[in-house]
Amino acid sequence: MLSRKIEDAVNAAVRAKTPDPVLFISNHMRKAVPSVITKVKARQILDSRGIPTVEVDLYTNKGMFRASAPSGASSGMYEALELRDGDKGMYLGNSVQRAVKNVNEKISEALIGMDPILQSQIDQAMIDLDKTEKKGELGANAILAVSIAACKAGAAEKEVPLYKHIADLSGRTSMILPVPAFCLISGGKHAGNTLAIQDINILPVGARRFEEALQMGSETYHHLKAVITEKYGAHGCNVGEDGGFAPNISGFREGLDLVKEAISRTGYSEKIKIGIDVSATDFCIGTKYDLDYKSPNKSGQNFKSGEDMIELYKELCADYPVVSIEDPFDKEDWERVKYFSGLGVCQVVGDDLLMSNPKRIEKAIQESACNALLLKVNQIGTVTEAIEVVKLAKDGHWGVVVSHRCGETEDSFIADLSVGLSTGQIKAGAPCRGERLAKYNQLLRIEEELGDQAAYAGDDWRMS
Ligand code: 2PG
Ligand code: MG
Repeated sequence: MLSRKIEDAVNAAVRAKTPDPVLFISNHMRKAVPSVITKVKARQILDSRGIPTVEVDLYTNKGMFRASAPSGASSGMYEALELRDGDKGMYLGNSVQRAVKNVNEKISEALIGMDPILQSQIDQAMIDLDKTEKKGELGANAILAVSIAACKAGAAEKEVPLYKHIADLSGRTSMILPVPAFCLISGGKHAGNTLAIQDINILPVGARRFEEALQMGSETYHHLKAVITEKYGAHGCNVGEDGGFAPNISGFREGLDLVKEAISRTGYSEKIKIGIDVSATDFCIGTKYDLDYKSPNKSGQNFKSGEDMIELYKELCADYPVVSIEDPFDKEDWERVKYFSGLGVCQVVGDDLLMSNPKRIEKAIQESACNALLLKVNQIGTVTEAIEVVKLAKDGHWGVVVSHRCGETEDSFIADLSVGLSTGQIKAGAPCRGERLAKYNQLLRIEEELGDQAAYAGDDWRMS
């Protein structure tokens, strides 16, 4: 068998009249021999907040494939567990050396020899090895980084782009460029201003291509910088963790007015819609909401009830081009979110409500609690399970937003994931800062590569 392959390679080299037959034969042989995972090596790196995370280099006969795990501010009891060392003397307890060790020893030993194309078997091997429900033994940060690296290796083995491999894994043939939700204003836990809500995003649904959407996002961002400077001075342009501006405002309307003004200065008015991530769990006290929770002098004095919040959202959707609201209520306030979704005034996205957890998603679909999934891959922990929850959401006729975390890395995997799964929406932060642009710039490359085949979700951003 091997001698036959060598003979084929030599014959091919002769036919090609190559000036470097040795290199030609070695490349030919590398392609002819099916790859297996030969080595998995992890290290500790820092994410965009300067907090440790796991990076993995996974080797096959085709080369080395690198991936890393993101990390966020919100974490809950239903999501996969990030393994951190907890030694206060090391990165204030945040180092991930145990997760790194788990990759270098246990995971590496289990995966060496496996075919990188077989994503679900690779992911299952890690799940079996971990044995806990939340991946707390090996660490979801360890498992996810390996899972993504294996996915990249699988694409290389098939000699197809990553998004195409992901589409194959999910049984899809269509590949759609998503509408980006660019973070323009940051608040909540992501910024030091007094704004309670976490971010105000813009969605260029009226663009014809992703490239045009990125241009619209960037131009609006820079107009907003001018609008904020005029009103609050240059210090109002400091940015939050996702790259959105963080002027010292406290009201929904103040932020929305700034964004509306910036959009009108671009001239794209009808083409750009607005999304809000309220992240209401962060300022829910009992059953009431404290929109002033970040203002020491006002906090605790003016609570809003769930009903007040519903009224507020209805008004905002009427007064501004708001088309999507994420986590409008506390993550356990199923009744209110269900009632609000039923009004049909906008897309209602479940982030903290669902935590990308299949059981929570199933429950939310059955109860029509919301109508879109925010998918954070590190909350679920493997590529295979991410594909499964997207299928679940789509079968339930929901929208799907592939999402970054506030702690990001240069890894652009979620860009390919959003195209491969045709989610229609991606939220990857401001059109600024390297770790955010890694995703948007990758979408530019994918659009270029798809050429005539490239389709931008545009008005079909909800895709269901
Ligand atoms: C969110 C994300 C991204 P975090 O709430 O949608 O903005 O935040 O990564 O802090 O959970
Ligand atoms: Mg959120």
